[in-house]
Amino acid sequence: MKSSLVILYHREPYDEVQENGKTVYREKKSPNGIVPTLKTFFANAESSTWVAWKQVSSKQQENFDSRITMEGWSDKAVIRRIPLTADRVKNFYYITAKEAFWPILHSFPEHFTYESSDWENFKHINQLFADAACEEAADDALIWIHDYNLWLTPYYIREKMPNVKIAFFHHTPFPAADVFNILQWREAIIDSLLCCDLCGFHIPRYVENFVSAARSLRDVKILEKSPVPEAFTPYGTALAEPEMTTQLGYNGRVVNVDAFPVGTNPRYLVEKVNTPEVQERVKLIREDIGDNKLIVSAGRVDYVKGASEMLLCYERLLERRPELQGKVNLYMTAVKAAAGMRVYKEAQSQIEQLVGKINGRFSKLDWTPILLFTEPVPYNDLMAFYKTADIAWIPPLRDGLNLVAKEYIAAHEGKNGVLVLSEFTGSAVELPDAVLTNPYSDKKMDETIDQALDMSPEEQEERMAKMYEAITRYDVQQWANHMFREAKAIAPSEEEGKEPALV
Ligand code: GDG
Repeated sequence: MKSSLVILYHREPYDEVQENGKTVYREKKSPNGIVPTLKTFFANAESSTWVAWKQVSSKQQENFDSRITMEGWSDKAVIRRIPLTADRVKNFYYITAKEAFWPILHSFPEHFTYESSDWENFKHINQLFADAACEEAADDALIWIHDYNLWLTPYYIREKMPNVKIAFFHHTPFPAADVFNILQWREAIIDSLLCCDLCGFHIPRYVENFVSAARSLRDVKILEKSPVPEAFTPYGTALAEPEMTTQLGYNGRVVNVDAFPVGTNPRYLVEKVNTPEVQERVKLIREDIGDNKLIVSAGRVDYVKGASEMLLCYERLLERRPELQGKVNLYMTAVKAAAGMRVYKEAQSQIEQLVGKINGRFSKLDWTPILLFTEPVPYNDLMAFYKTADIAWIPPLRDGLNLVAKEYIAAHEGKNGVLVLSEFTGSAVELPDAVLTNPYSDKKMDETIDQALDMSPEEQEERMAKMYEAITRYDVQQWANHMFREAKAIAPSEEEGKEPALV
């Protein structure tokens, strides 16, 4: 039976476990993140396929099972695995994606290098994903593709299947045209994205950036534009955009473009922070730090996340306000990257050096200014950090969205706490009641951390209540519903294209 829904997402939705000498594919249980939400659509479709890659050795490749189902799941929900050798994974995921695409997507051209990139390997893997999708999809299926690692799949799918609906969601920022156009493969990427029926981004600015990149390279017409709702136009902030293109015309096709940011699962997060396990950890942390102000910062090691800017600001804070020494604690997760991602080596050693320097300079026998975790912190501990923290400090230089901001708000249920959030994260557009900061400015960073430390409980509650409302109104379920609603609403006649008319 052909699938009515095909999801292309690099992560597999299961854990592979060995039981009594047998391999069992067990559903990943954590209800956090986007995988569980995608899984509900995957499970509820009449018939569906999830395509992901799987690293295998050449020996494993001989008897590789490319189509599997999860334990306890119907065989109408198939997981299609693309077997890749370690070399291909490294070239694709750790090098080409991270050394060439990532810096451009995040507007860091100085980190861009193409000499190491293997474009042929990238094309090959995208073709494998597209072939698998085409083998599984019904003629009128919906194929939902995730992120820039699969930039070329829409093109390869469209070559074979003119009538399927293709939706693509971009999880990173989309940069301004003059930065995007540094990529020498820019035409192929744009041509592919223009094969979609729907191209989704987190915020209107990324949509507009995509539109201007497409129009700089191809004769693309704007068919429709709309004002951006007030809630998503925080005037005066870096990523505000008052108007957004919603439809493009190219090559006799209509490409719908839209902004719908990924949400969290606030109900689950609230339940989680209220479990006895998390509450116990909250108590232990409080016992440990007493009445000190706790600041939390969570994320991966990545030069785009602004960790060095934050640490330098923290050092200045302890210098500027010596009365805070011994009275404030920073808990920081900077989860180290996989060994093959050499691009993050320098960022990691910079963080470790700065933390060492600050701790060395200010520590007292009974107080260490920063607690750094470079291994992933267990989820319950992270929830306890969020819940206990008086302040979440999120200073990325660029970030497509940033889910930590939303998780922190959920953990506080809109009651207290302060979110210091960079204007250069997509989530800042949705959360104007955060203390918005600019990591490129020492002055602004200093002012905003002072503001956060000195904020009254009344102001905290007022801001947090508004932000809690924003994240509960638009959660991860709404995000996925939005995509499916939009994709379903695409009229078949539009697929043949309507006459482009310049706005
Ligand atoms: C990409 C885009 C976009 C962090 N430390 C630990 C830990 N975390 C979890 C957080 C959060 C997740 O990792 C990070 O999510 P982000 O959204 O911040 O960042 P990316 O991984 O860069 O994701 C981003 C996102 O896609 C979605 O579209 O928002 O802009 O770059 O959930 O809680 N989890 C655990 N231990 C840790 O130490 N267990």
